[in-house]
Amino acid sequence: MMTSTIFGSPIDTGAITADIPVTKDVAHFRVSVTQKHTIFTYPLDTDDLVYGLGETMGRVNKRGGRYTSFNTDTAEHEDSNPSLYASHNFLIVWGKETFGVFFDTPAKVEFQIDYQGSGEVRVECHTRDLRLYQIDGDGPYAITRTLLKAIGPCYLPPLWAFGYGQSRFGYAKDQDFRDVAKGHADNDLPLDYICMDIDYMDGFKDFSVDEKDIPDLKGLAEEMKEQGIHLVPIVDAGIKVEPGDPVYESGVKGGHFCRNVEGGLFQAGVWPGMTHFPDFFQEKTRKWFGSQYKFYTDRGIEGFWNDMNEPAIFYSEYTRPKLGKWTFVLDILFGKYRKEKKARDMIRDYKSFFHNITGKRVRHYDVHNLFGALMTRSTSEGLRDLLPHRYLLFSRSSYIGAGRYGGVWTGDNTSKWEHLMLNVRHMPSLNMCGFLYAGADTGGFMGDCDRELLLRWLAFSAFTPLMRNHTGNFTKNQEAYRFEGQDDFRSILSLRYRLLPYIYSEYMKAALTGDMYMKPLSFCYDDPAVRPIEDQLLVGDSIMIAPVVKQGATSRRVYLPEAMTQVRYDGQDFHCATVDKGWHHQQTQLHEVVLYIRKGKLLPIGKPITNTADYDVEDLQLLGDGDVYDLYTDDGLTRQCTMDNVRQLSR
Ligand code: MIG
Repeated sequence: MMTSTIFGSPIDTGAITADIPVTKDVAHFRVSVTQKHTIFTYPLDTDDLVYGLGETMGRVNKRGGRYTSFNTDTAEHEDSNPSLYASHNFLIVWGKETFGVFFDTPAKVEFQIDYQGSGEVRVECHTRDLRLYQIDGDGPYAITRTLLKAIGPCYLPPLWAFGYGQSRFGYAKDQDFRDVAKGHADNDLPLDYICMDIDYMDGFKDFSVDEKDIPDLKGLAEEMKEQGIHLVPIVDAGIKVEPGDPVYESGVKGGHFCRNVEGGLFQAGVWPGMTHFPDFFQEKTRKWFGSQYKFYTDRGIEGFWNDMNEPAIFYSEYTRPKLGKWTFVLDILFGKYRKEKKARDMIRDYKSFFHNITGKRVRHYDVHNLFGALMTRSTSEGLRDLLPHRYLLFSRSSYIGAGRYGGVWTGDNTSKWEHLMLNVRHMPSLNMCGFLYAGADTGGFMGDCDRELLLRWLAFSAFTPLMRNHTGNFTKNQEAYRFEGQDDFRSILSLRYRLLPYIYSEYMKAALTGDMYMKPLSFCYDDPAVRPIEDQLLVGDSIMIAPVVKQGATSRRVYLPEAMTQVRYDGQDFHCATVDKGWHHQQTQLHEVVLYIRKGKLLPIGKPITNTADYDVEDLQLLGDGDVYDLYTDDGLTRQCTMDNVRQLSR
């Protein structure tokens, strides 16, 4: 049961597409409305668990933390940092009373959840206009599924987007992409796509290519495709201010850019220098921006990542009127100075530009958290018109509902073990908020990744729908083929491709039926022992994983809520054994992956392939003690995706 209550006159965020009845009464919470804020409080019972909030720091159980929905470009993925790139204002309280609640507002929202032992959930919305959704249901899993149905059908990527991707901030020349493809091919390592970071652009301008470095993008895309590899360029939110440039000119002419306090066009310094931000709140602008992707689709490109769409601002005409571009350099040199000043500048900048929302002038600050989601929508709808089939799209910033249009990656993490664990925690939380196609920068973005961390991270990413190795521009080489002992990398990467029939099927079924792809154990097992467990996950309907997330460990403790079939993959074979309910020691060498098949379930295994072009669902091996498995079969590209595409396999 889902109901809603309307406070003030909120804008339609587009998060929920279902028709949800409106009532005057708010259950569970005490509500107080101040001059500018709406505050909700709920007293927690000592044993209540609190889930949700998607891409935030902290644990899967959000108790004890403080989190702020205010989309921020930040590389500090530390528990002390209340805001990352996204706003997913959905919570589930599970205990004495059990319910879900979604605070639907694009304004800033602060959550304190038994913070410093307060014993209550306190949610402060920095607005008097919002729509509150409340969900009752039989436990957190049922509640989540009600939310996912109300959001609407999840984004469907093409099959190749489930392959392995390689990325790096710094690839610039056409030869760089050829080298990456060759590095994988020469070492027999699988690969399906290579991301192009901002250096492919001409002066960091969207919808352009640096013809000095990449004289023939179309030819390069074709050449790559012959090897089964898709090029996936990055697109940033801002359009460079450059009179004479056709994208800039058509944006100005069409009235597509956000305005400043004086009514002129707002300027913000980002990678290209001064840029204008498209006003994604205008339908005509979403159409205009989305149609610009024709630049790429004309060149045979079918996958994209949208970046800097919080939106990130380095400096602006208000905060750095005189120094301009140089302040950015100074900021980097004097990092400390930057931090506090930057936070203040950021707020000031967000308060100094405006959107046109159905004829009303609205301050960006008040609708900030929706900007990235609307960029994703714009891109997705544009690509829908430009391409006859499915496309890859993932974004850095998001809001609930954007999961209908594309996936997300979790931004600038660091090559450290804590961030592998953060990746494990983010996945179920993101799934609860409707983001099924998700993943982190495998190996880590900031800092240098060593061989052990990369192998363990790959062994976890092998289960996340988005599996992309990405790193920053001044870090050590992080491509799998750069490391010693290629056998181990081949072993882990080959597992991903042998699991593709399962990963693809489970993703498609979950996306089409409003289900989750990755779940906490507590969502499916009514066993108090699983409630605190956050380093084991259910992946799809058949399996449980227990990734190794500690440096130097070759074993870990694992809890089985029921007897399961343990499967050990060593790069060649799948070794099965039955393991009883309870705690066990799981040995896992660096080249191995261990997973568990649930009672009465089956796991289909494909042949070892190195590219999704060779994907084949004939003669699948079936592991586990179940009777039937529902395999999702289509061509991996069609938009005609229904549950009719399910084929039953039986032993
Ligand atoms: O200011 O495009 O999160 O993945 O490599 C940094 C360069 C801009 C941030 C993204 C990262 C990307 C980088 N971008």
